[in-house]
Amino acid sequence: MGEDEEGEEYLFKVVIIGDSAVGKSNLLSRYARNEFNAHSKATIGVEFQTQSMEIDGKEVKAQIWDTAGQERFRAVTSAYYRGAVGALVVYDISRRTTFDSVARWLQELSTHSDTTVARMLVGNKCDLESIRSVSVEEGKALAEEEGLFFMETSALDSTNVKTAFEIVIKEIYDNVSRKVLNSDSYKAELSLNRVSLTSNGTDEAKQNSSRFSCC
Ligand SMILES: Nc1nc2c(ncn2[C@@H]2O[C@H](COP(=O)(O)OP(=O)(O)OP(=O)(O)O)[C@@H](O)[C@H]2O)c(=O)[nH]1
Ligand SMILES: [Mg+2]
Repeated sequence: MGEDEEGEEYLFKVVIIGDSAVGKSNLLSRYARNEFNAHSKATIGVEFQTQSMEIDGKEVKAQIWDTAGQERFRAVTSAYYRGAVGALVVYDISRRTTFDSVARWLQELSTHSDTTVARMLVGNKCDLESIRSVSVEEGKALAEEEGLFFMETSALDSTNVKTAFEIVIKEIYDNVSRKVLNSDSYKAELSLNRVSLTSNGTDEAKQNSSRFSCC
């Protein structure tokens, strides 16, 4: 670190997890490329996209990882989570079983993470109001219980997709600024990813978005 004349550089790893067919790959393609695929195939292995945003006048890059919800298609789990500082835990508001799985996904995340992870619970497919099977209140309640951000999204009509990712990325940035992420393992990841800690961590910039938001 320190060789970059442009100054600080941030690259944060964010993972998307949740049951198969909840829309993880489409949330990523909507965010990174503004694309939606009505006939997308189940993901096999791991894919990632890098997306930039600006915070405090600095360019912040998020490397967003997407993997298979289906166990048999998943790559090595520990590698997927290694170095992740943000996570979107996704369920499908029209399929209750995917909501019931959230606890298991959170468990897996905490088992494999070695640092503070900015986590958001995402109820996707909020365009399917007519066949909704998980209420907004239930989503909110679970998020509150587990200390997560919460948002309902639609990769189909774009509702809240950008916002969901950006809230997580901002939270990571704030965590870094507050030096919450100061474990030795995280420092190792920082140098690995060429991410700099801000020198001035005193500014506790307030989130301008609320922690909970829905369609
Ligand atoms: N109505 C609606 N359909 C969606 C939405 N997001 C995804 N889908 C559809 O849901 C199906 C599954 O989407 P994927 O993005 O492939 O799901 P996934 O979570 O990546 O699935 P795996 O890769 O198997 O883990 C596809 O047919 C998508 O078109 C959404 O917001 N609304
Ligand atoms: Mg997928």
